[in-house]
Amino acid sequence: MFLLLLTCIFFGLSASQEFFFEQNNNYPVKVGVEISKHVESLASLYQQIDVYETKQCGNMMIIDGVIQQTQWDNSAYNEMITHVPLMSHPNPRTVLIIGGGDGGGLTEVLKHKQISEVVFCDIDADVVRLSQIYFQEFKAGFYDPRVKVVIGDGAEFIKNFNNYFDVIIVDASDPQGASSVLYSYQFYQDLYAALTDDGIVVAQAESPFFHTDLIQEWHIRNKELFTHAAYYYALVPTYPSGVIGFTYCAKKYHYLNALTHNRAVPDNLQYYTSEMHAASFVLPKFLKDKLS
Ligand code: SPD
Repeated sequence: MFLLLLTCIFFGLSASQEFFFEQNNNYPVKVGVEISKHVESLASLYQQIDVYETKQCGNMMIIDGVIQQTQWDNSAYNEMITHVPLMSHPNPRTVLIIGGGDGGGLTEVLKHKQISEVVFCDIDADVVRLSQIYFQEFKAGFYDPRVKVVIGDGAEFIKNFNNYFDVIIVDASDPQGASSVLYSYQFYQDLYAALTDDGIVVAQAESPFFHTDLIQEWHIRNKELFTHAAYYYALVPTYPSGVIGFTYCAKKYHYLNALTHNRAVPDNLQYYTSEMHAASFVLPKFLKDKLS
């Protein structure tokens, strides 16, 4: 009788558990996030957008089957894609964010009080709209007087600027579909032109474990175009392999510049510290060899 009861409890619990796994990839290991409710499913003009309530990670946004962020662990990504370039620059005033329609990166950028203008350009109005419902902690950023919101194609929009932005953040989804142009050589030439003479651009650059060849390709391109080109990473448990990287490209300032000036790190951060800034560029041997 006791055994029967245990079996019923075990199968009852198993049957009620449902996990989300990213689709359409060949990763040798997959991360499952336990979900409780599918709250949005929408085919926008550009991509399939889904939002889930999860059991332990808060709300989670999915684009074309790929996890974009959860409320639980987004701080690592959003802080590292923004504070690393912003702290490496001695006096950033003008910032452009391409992608990042959820507003997480935007919220972090606005923590730097000396920034006077943030232009935010995402192609998909539905991502921006749904994020303001399901990630309300990032909503205020869209209404900050320093922010100009543009719904449009970042690869076209960037062509309007020359020698203008101190920092550009490319918070793109993975290099398929709507985002693939944001990884092209032409786009990087346009980014270079849009930056000031001492500008810095940082971009989402995939998993060191699963995308080593791509990262090498991007690194070769970046070294050709910029004075400083490097790769760094952050730990994000819900992303494939639990880690995601970023490319750092700068016309003038090495990333360790962040440690030599006296600007204060913004308050209330969860992940970024000066120590983490420096440590995040220390690469595992297999990647260091690949990029050297
Ligand atoms: N493979 C995951 C790529 C996620 C890129 N964008 C995340 C947006 C968080 N602000």
